[in-house]
Amino acid sequence: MTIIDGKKVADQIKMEIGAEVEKMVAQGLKRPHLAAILVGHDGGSETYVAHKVRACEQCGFTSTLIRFEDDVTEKKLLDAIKSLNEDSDIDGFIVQLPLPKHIDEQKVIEAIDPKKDVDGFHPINVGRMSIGLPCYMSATPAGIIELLARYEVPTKGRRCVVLGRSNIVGKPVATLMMQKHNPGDATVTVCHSATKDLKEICHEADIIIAALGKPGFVTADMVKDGAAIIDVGTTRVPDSTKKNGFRLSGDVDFENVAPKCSFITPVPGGVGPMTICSLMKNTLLAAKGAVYGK
Ligand code: L34
Repeated sequence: MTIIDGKKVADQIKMEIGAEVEKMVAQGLKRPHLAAILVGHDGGSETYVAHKVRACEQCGFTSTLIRFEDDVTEKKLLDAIKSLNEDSDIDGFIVQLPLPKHIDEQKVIEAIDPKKDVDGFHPINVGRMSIGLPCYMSATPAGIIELLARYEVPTKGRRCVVLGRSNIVGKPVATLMMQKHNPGDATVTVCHSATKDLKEICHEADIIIAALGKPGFVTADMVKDGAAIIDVGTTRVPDSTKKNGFRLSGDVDFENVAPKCSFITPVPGGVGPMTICSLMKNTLLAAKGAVYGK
């Protein structure tokens, strides 16, 4: 059994990006510039955005963090997006999700210029990705594919079960896993809250990608011997023994599932760091005009 070290891979890739940025700067080009909009004070979002700012430093990027309180109006947020769309110094930007309920998330996503949508959430990027055109790939699915590639997890002709059908993970990762590409070329089944016989379906899988946000959902009896398991869940579970009062829990019962697997990603230290690393990759592509031109 191999534990996939997402943190190590992410650190390696950030070093590679950093070296490329220093070359760009030596040639007189400007540093890539990523902006992030953070609304409110959700604990998870605060942590993830802080990690993104830190990753920018590691990659030699300039970063700008724009904060709004929970009660910001949709109009004000859309105005900020418009300014970033028009600001020629900004190569790419993200609006950290989730947003407060009074704001229409889809409207916000569609207000972002697809050329600066380094999250890859705009329908233009999602559509281009789904038919294999150059685009910004959404960060978590791209990070998962990178891990499968670096660890040479066999995917061609294999059965892959994706648990969850969200727009930011389940749907795009299912799309990538079925593409005629390596990693990919898998036979993909997507399971969700209305799926019948979910345990039996999982038991057939050579690869399980769990992205439903239910701690410990994937148990050992659902996993075939030798399967590869990718755990996307990062739920904060109250834990009084921890200094900060919680621990991070994946969607997989790691302790009991790991001994049966060929490969497994841990939480933390698996997919999470790769999500951030993919965002850095997209920002570098944006700065180079590699997807949509300058
Ligand atoms: N706009 N919203 C936008 N873009 C994104 O790409 C995200 N996502 C998801 C939530 N909302 C978003 C993230 O950034 C999830 N996500 C994310 C990013 C990083 C990590 C987890 C989720 C991460 O770094 N996880 C660490 C542990 C972090 C901790 O200590 O809490 C890990 O090792 O898994």
